[in-house]
Amino acid sequence: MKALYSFGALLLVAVPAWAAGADRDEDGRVTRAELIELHSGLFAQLDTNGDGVIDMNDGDAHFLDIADFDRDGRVTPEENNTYAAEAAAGDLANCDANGDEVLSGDEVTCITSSDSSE
Ligand SMILES: [Ca+2]
Ligand SMILES: [Ca+2]
Ligand SMILES: [Ca+2]
Repeated sequence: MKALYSFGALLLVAVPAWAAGADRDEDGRVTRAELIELHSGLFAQLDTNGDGVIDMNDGDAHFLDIADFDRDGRVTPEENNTYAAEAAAGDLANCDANGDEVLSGDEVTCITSSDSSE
């Protein structure tokens, strides 16, 4: 049996470091491109069996909920790209207080995992 519960807990614990890592070039500004990179990077972590798609065999039903757009039970890299673009847009909509399309300073700390949005 897969331990679905413990996998979910692991994801939650990993979120703060994940958000802090968004600023890839460490210039204190997180651009849309960096946000997309951040969100798309989850795919590799969630693909626990390394077969290039996320499905129930990888043990994270929640990611399927949010990124399996055609509802065929698997998230492909293409669907992940769509998800990442939407998640990045969502971060900017939620967190870009001054509307300059870049998250800086306190705006960065506003980024949360898509697991906790809506
Ligand atoms: Ca997989
Ligand atoms: Ca799919
Ligand atoms: Ca900003």
